[in-house]
Amino acid sequence: MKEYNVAVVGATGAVGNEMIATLEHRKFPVKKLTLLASSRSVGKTLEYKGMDIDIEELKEDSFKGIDIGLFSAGGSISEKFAPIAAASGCIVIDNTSAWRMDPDVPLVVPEVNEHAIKDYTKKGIIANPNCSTIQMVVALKPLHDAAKIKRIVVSTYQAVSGTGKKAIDELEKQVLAIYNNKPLETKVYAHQIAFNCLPHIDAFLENDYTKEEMKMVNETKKILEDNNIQVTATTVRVPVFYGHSESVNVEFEKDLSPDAARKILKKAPGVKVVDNPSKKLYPLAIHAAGKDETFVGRIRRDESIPHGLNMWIVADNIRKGAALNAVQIAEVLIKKYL
Ligand code: NAP
Ligand code: 12T
Repeated sequence: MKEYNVAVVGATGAVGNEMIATLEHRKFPVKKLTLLASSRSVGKTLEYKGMDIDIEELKEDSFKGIDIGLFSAGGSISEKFAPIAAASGCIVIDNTSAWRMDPDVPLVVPEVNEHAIKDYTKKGIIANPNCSTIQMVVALKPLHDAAKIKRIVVSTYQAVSGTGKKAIDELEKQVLAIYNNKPLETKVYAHQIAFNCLPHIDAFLENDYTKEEMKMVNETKKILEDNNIQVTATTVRVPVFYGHSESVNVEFEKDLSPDAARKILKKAPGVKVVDNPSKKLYPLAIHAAGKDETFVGRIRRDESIPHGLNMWIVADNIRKGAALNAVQIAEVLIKKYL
């Protein structure tokens, strides 16, 4: 089998770490793995297949001879370095929001719109959607195919790991400070996150939505290739380490019973239905953490409208929400296009 030179940009981060583990678990055909981060990380190593690999500083000439670059070092890094990488022949799979809405950049969830990958040739960049969008469209695409979605109202309950390593540390430190009756520090978020919920993810925009909310609105339409779908979102940070949960209300054109929806979702790629209320079974973040699937439950009629369903969708935001989805894109890329 052909092997590829792969670079992970942002290798020391929460997503980068998972990217390295995912390449190993899924036996991605790596010839050489290059790990890139900031100058702060030079001198450190990370393990891949039992080997210690040196972290190198990300520079303009880092991409010579690299076939595939998996980027998760922040939007400004991707804005600058994705075109530099692409110009040297490296295909970029970008985890940041920098390129997602560029019309010449495919925005891909393989279970939903794998075919869009073909447009990687336009800029040499493929975008990975936002974590909250990915799990929602994995569950909604098969229902959209069956009954056509008119409108989505989503509220999220997002884990701190979505913000990166510093936020995981902040929640842990705040919980310990409260437990030990010590003063608590708030650096990453605008307010205390321990024992709290913050209706504020990413920056506020002119329309009073947050960027995270508008990512869900715009990315969902692009991935489902349907600008007529109406989407409104409220994104909330909760004191959970791993796993985003979502309350999703969907209005369809046609009738779709909860049983029919469950039947469709049981066969859907990447989905696991966990929906047995009488046995207290429904998706939970603590169960989704460390798993690949998108879990769906609490499927029931929205009795306030003719063709509506409510559901609860949970996935590991670092796996399906980031690293796994990116590596799945790379797998399709090498299998079908390279
Ligand atoms: P993180 O834990 O804070 O890690 C950030 C990574 O970026 C580290 O490896 C860091 O290296 C590197 N980095 C920072 N500044 C750099 C620079 N100037 N040059 C080179 N590398 C630099 O964050 P994370 O959670 O892994 O997230 C990283 C990015 O991925 C986020 O900004 C976000 O855009 C994206 N993301 C996407 C999703 C998604 O929904 N698909 C989910 C989460 C995150 P050092 O260790 O050397 O500082
Ligand atoms: N601010 O990929 O804080 O656009 O959870 C993902 C996660 C941005 C992104 C977060 C964010 C993204 C977060």
